[in-house]
Amino acid sequence: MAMKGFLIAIIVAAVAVPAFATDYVVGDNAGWKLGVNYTAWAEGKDFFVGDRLMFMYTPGSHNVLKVDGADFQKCASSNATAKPLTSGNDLITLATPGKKWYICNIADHCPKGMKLVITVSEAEGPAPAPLPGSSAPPPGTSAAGGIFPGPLKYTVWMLAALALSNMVVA
Ligand SMILES: *[C@@H]1O[C@H](CO)[C@@H](O)[C@H](O)[C@H]1NC(C)=O
Ligand SMILES: *[C@@H]1O[C@H](CO)[C@@H](O)[C@H](O)[C@H]1NC(C)=O
Ligand SMILES: [Cu+2]
Repeated sequence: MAMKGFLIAIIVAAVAVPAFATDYVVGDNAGWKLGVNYTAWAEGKDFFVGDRLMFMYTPGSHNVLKVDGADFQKCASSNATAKPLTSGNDLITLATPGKKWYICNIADHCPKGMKLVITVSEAEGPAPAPLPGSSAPPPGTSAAGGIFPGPLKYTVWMLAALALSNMVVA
C-alpha cells in the first residue's frame, strides 16, 4: 500500500504542478527587443508565484537586469552588485509575490521601452482533484500527500527544472 501511495503521489505531482505554473515568453513571438510595448504585453496577464518569465533575445544585443521601482523609473541600476542576465534565453522564476521590475541596461534601450513591470500574486491554483481511493488511506499507511505534501511537490518540480535550465530565482 505504501508503494501504491507513492505512485499516486508521483502522478499527482506530474499532473497537478503544470496546471498552475505558467511559462511566459516575454513579448511572445517578438521576444525581448526594441520596438515592443511591454506594458501592453503584460496587460491582462495574471502572474503567480511559480510562474516563469523567459527573456529571449540575441546574446550581446540585450540583457535583463532586475531593478527596484525607483531605478525602473530612472532606467538605471543603483545596485553595484546586481549582474544582468546575458544568455539570450534567460529563465526567471517568480518566487515571491509583489512587484518585479526588469530593464535592458544596454545603451538607451530602457528609455526606448525595454522595460517590464509586473505584479506577482500568491499562487492559487485549483486544488488537484482527489484520486479515487486516495482520500482515506488504510490505518498505518501514509497518504499520498504525506510523501509529497503540496509545497514539497512544488519543490521537487522546481529542483528538476533547476537542474535542466539556465535559470535564476527573482
Ligand atoms: C504602451 O501600452 C500602454 C498600455 O496599452 C499604453 O498606455 C502606452 O501608451 C504604450 N506606450 C507606448 C510608448 O506606445
Ligand atoms: C542588489 O543585487 C543583488 C544581486 O542580484 C541582490 O541580491 C540584492 O538584493 C540587490 N540589492 C537591492 C537593494 O536591491
Ligand atoms: Cu536591449
